[in-house]
Amino acid sequence: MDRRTFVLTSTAALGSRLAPLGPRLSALGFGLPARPQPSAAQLAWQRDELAMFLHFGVNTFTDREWGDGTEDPAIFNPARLDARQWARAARAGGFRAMILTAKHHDGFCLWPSATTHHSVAASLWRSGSGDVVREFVDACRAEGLRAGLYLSPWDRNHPTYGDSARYMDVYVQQLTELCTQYGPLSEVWFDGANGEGPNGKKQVYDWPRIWGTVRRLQPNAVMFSDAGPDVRWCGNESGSAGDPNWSTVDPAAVPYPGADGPGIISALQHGDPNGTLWRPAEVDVSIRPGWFHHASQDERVRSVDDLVELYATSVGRNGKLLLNVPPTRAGLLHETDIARLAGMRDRLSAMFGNDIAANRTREASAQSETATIDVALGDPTGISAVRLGEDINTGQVVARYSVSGLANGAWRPLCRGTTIGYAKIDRFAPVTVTKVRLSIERALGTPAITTIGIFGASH
Ligand code: FUL
Repeated sequence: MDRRTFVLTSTAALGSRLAPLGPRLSALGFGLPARPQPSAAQLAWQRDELAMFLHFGVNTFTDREWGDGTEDPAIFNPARLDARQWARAARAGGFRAMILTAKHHDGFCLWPSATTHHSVAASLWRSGSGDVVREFVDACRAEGLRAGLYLSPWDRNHPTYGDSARYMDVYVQQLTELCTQYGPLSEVWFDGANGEGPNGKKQVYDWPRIWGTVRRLQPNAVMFSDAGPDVRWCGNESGSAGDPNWSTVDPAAVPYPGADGPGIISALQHGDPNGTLWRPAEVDVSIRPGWFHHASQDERVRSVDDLVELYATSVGRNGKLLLNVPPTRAGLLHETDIARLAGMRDRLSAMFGNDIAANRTREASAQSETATIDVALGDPTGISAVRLGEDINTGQVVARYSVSGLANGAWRPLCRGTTIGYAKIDRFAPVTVTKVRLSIERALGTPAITTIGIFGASH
């Protein structure tokens, strides 16, 4: 294959779309089989980058992480609940979506569901006439955030739980209420927990029916679970996507949510380069030790440094960060959490707000599955991070790359990695260079690099 060289000028701002290299190469005749590609909903989900998770319910009032379903609904009384405060904090932190636990394992519904008396309707809050889900979606819309809901399949309160067919009817009715009464949802979140019912009966979930209900009623929402179908759990709750991290999967590797066994965690962490489906990884992690708010953990909120690290190991590894920030008993986010979110946003802006590669000339040469892209910086410039991105519209292909810098006339290695996908962030010791070279050393198709962000040494 002939080696071709051409020059393109980049206007690379953080996350901006450059003219992708791939289509140009395709036009030159490099044809490789199509790779799995994201749907419009999966693309929108990925571009959000940051979503806020809110665990809220009777556990907030009992100081527990898992309720057992015997809680008195009257205890739910968040006297100063203000969902706009949650949404403002999320927006100020750079989050583009929020996901609320409409029902956790204890079965208490944050909306007045017709399926149960175990809900806000039986609480003291707003004399039983309130609806947290309604206030949540209204606040999301008012602040320009996309709204998602978590509905735990495991229900430790509902009397039908464990009587599989009957409980499935209840659960699908709950989903139907949520999917039809609250406007467009961007994500529906299914955890895989599945305990025995009070009667000792094991509940069998009808996942095709559950997923089919959401797909029919909210066709633009993505569904999350260990087994997707649209986005997958990353395999841990510590904030770390896999490396490598492919957005493609073999659906047989994790056949249903909560599946256990050898190879499952690895499949969730890494995806599969030869996978036949697009199912990218979501990284769910809490800003505190617990998912629910506990006053005893008010001094244990993650630091700004720690949050920036989470960003690098999630968004910066081709994942999406779903950061849990739990409301207090008052119904408000805690001031420490809000300050940390703002601190994270400030730090990320300082680190990645000024792309040195913007408006610099890029010189690219490529063969079908390897490529080299040089970015000339002009004057010697101190740098300490790069952000790379593939044009995932056409799939994910890069399997190995390296980045080097031209310092005093010699190329020196700066960093190397495996997958890139939507975003890959690498930080390295500050170095002064005049050029940066990205070498795609191995790819499963024609590489289409849309983002080469280069960031300075002073922050
Ligand atoms: C898990 C649950 O058991 C935890 O309580 C929490 O909701 C976490 C996000 O998902 O499956």
